[in-house]
Amino acid sequence: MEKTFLMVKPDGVQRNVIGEIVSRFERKGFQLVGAKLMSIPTELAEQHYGEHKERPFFGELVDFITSGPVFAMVWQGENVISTARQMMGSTNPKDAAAGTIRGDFGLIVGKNIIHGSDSPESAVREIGLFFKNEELVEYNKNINE
Ligand code: 3AN
Repeated sequence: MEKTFLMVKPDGVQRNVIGEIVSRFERKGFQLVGAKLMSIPTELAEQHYGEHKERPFFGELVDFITSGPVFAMVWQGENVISTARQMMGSTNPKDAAAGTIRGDFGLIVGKNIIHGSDSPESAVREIGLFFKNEELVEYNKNINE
């Protein structure tokens, strides 16, 4: 079953939209297989955003993601990686369609509410960075079947 790593960023946690975001993925039919509210150590933030190391906003990105608690999640389901990205909307909230998470709750690119893995490789890498195997559950019955 395809899995993805999703994370409500510090701005989303402060805006009290964890429940709303979890609810959207639940209603869509995806299954939550792991979740935790946590503060991200700087080292983990740098690993997570490793691919952006050379970009001018890397420092800002790390400072922001470590600025307050985040809600880290693993979700599973059919095409969850790309469907979750669609539900999140464009990276820059000003371009994100109404009805998407960033379109509905975000204003600026530096604070865009949610992170989601962008490929199967990133999903495996990011799930491994944030969760131990024993922190993820297995369901006997898939509600989508
Ligand atoms: P996405 O999160 O949609 O995959 P990426 O991978 O291009 O987008 O960017 C990673 C993160 O870097 C974004 N979530 C966003 O918060 C931040 N970011 C992207 N572009 C900018 C920018 N021009 N200025 C500040 N932060 C940015």
